[in-house]
Amino acid sequence: MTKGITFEPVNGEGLRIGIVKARWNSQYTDPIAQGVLQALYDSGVLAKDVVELEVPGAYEVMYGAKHLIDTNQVDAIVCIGVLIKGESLHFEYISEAVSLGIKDLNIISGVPVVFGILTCLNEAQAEARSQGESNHGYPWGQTAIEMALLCKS
Ligand code: DLZ
Repeated sequence: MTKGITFEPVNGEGLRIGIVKARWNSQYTDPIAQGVLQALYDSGVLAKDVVELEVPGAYEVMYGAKHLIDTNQVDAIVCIGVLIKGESLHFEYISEAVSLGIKDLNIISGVPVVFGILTCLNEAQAEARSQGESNHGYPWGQTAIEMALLCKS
């Protein structure tokens, strides 16, 4: 169950949804992607209308999303990545770049791009947000459908 937000039931049939997933920390990004898929299917999105793309790390999800937009393959996208803070400043640079990059895609492209990026201080935080009832993928999938419908309205 997601804290603080509810979603109205919607019909996602006919919507084309992209999932761009980073392979870094795949023990977390894989179940999150499953959560996104479950939400899409529960709302009627057809398997043939889901485009899944893998990229190496969170830094690359922006390029993957832009590719799907430029090739007109989707009506909305969920970018999935898990950044875990280490000892260097890498985490800060990548987190900020991905956050701003996804914001730019939303504003410039007109295609909704969901910020499915976990920025965690440790593995426990990533674990807690990617598994079972608290898997953030499900509400991110619902968000993509809602925004795709808004875009088409
Ligand atoms: C290099 C790097 C590091 C240190 N940590 C992560 C991480 O926690 N999560 C993630 O998705 N990617 C990480 N990366 C890889 C970068 O996202 C990117 O793939 C490389 O810097 C190459 O552009």
